[in-house]
Amino acid sequence: MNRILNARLRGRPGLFSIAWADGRITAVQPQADTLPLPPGADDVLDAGGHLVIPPFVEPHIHLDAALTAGEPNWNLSGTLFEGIERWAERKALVTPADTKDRAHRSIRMLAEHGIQHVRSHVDVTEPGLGTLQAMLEVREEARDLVDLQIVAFPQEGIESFANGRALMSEAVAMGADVVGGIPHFENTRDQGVSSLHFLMDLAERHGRLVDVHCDETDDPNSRFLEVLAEIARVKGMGAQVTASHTTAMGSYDNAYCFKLFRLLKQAGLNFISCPTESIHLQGRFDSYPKRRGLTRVPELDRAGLNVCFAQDSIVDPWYPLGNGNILRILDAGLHICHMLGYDDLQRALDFVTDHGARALALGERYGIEVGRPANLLLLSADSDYDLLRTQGQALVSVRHGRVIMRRRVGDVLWG
Ligand code: 17E
Ligand code: FE2
Repeated sequence: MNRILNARLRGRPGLFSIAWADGRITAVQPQADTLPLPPGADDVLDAGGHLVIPPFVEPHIHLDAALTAGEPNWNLSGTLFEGIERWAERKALVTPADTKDRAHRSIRMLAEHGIQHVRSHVDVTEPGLGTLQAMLEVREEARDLVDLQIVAFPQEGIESFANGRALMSEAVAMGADVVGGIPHFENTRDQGVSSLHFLMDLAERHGRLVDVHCDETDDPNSRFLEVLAEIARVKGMGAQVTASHTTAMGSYDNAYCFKLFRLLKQAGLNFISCPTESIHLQGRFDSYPKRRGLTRVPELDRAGLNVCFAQDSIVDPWYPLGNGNILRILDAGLHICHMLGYDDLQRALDFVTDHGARALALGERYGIEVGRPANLLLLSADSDYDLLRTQGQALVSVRHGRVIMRRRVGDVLWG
């Protein structure tokens, strides 16, 4: 295939034809009318007036832990902390072959739903870093399906885990794309702060992106986001830095948030919310009223900050469900965040496409424009609103100019 006719593009009126050659887009042309499919042309796809968009982005997932729920024990309390304990038990049994098998199966689930750009955290609180090595190999082996960014993620802490700093430095030397952190899990507040200085210096020295699990708790006193934002502001690194989760912001009072948002805007960092994961893991120490345990997604968005949605887990010690479909996360996120207003519905796909691409700093590797990679999706609806309303899907996924996935949607048979 080398051309799509009768495509609708987001934010642009009318119909378009899109052509590509050698894996790159060569033309995006407006059509005056609907065009007929040339007879016998099996290299042309008729979009039928449906949306054609760049691929979905999964900006935050843990592929190294995917498909391990219940092995050996289930997380019965549903808390983040029991998840970390259960994962430590499974981690003791992990082998590189087991990691690669589960990661590849999970990547297929993502690709099946039109995702072609993925950022995966990989636990580096593991002497020997065998899992990281396995995931760096997966990054190359999975290139036909996805672009994969690997985060050096210190699940059990940088300062509170033996040799935590050395493991982080080694992970970057081995080729991790992104430097991670978990300041709210360090033993003390001081350790949380020093871990942020350490990881931001490490990223700056090696020219890496940053993505910190930050304040993933309902504790309103967990205030590491202000520290991360201030370091990013001073270093001028905001565009390269992402704060994931920041669920404590759902528990901060408005007076503190008013002051905090001024800094966040100056720093210009990115935010990732994992709404299904957070509604499941947070609120666990409440009775009623029970907090939703999410960051302030609409407020961050209205303040001009870049926010996107992510899955976080597929069947792991933190979350027992998930099938790779990011549209399920978008649907849940819009509900939980009170974002079903008309204006939000018109542009809902921003949160799983362009915003994710910006957090991953994809730049000119992303988007339907001449000269960019021929990576695109045909969707089953003609607008964001209709895709959500109909629980639509990606029907065709084109990567580097090649069809990698086609979905046949079943017919309804009445009576
Ligand atoms: N690890 C963590 O600290 N938080 C999470 N939500 C997951 C892993 C999935
Ligand atoms: Fe996470």
